[in-house]
Amino acid sequence: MQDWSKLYDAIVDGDDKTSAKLTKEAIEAGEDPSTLISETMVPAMAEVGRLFEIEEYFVPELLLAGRAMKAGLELLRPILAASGVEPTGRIVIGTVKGDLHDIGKNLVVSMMEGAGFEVIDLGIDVPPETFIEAVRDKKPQIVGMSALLTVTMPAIKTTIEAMVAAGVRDGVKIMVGGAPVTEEYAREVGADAFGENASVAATIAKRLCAEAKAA
Ligand code: HCB
Repeated sequence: MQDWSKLYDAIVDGDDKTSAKLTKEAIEAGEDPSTLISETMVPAMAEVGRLFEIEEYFVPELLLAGRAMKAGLELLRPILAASGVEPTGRIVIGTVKGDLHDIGKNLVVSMMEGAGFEVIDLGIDVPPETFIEAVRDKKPQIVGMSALLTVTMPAIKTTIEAMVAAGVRDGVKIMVGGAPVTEEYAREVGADAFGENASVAATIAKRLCAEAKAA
C-alpha cells in the first residue's frame, strides 16, 4: 500500500474535503478499501480519541473528524458492497438509545454489505421498540447493536430484555459491539456474539447466519 498519511492527517485535522479528495485518489490508485480503512482511517480516529482524552481536542474537533471520516467512507462504501456475491442473509443494526456515535456502526454496515448481507440500518439513538418493530417487519437473521458510551451500554441490555418480553428474541442472533463493549459484557447481557471490529463482525455474522438458517 502507498503512503496515505495525508489522508490520516486530513481525518485528524477534520478536513472533509481533503479526506474525500485523497480517498478518491486512493481508489483510483487501486488501493484495497478494507486495508485503507483498517490501516489509515481507523487509526486516525483512534488518534482523535487520544487527543480528546488529553484535552487537546474537544467536541467540535470530534465532530469535524467524524465528518472527515464519513466523507471518505461514503466513497468506499459502494466499492465494498460491490465485492459481495450471493446475499448471505439479512441484518438489522443500530446504535442504541441515547447514543449518537455511528462511525463504527457505519463501518460494520459497509463490511456487512461487502460480505453480501442485506443491511437495514436503523441509525442512531434507536429505542428498543424500533429494534422490535424491525425484527417483526424485516425478519432478519441477525440484530446488531452498537454503543460507544459507558452510560449507553446498559441500553443494550434493556433492548435485549425488551426483545425477550416482546417474544422476538428467540428468532434472531444478537451481535453487539462498540469501544466499551467486551466479550464478557456480551455474554452477561445475553447476546450471541461480540464484534471486536467491523471485519470480525462480518465473519461472525456469516457464521451466525448459517447457524440461524440451520436451526
Ligand atoms: Co464521543 N466519546 N462523545 N463523539 N467520541 C468517545 C466514544 C470517548 C471514548 C472519548 C473519550 O473520552 N476518550 C467518550 C466516551 C467515554 C465513555 O463513555 N467511557 C466520548 C464522549 C464522552 C462523548 C460525549 C459525551 C462528549 C460530550 O458531549 N461531552 C458525546 C456523547 C454524545 C452521545 O452519543 N449522546 C460525544 C459525541 C461525539 C461526537 C458526536 C462529537 C462524535 C461522533 C460522530 C459520529 O459518530 N458520527 C464522537 C466521536 C467521533 C468519538 C471518538 C473520538 C471516536 C469514535 C469512533 O468513531 N471510533 C471516541 C473516541 C474513541 O472511541 N477512542 C469518542 C472509530 C470507530 C471505527 O470505532 O469502536 O466505534 P468503534 O467501532 C468499531 C468496533 O467497536 C466495532 O466495529 C467498528 C469498526 O471496526 N463495532 C461493532 C461497533 N459497533 C458494532 C456493532 C456490532 O454489532 C459489531 C461490531
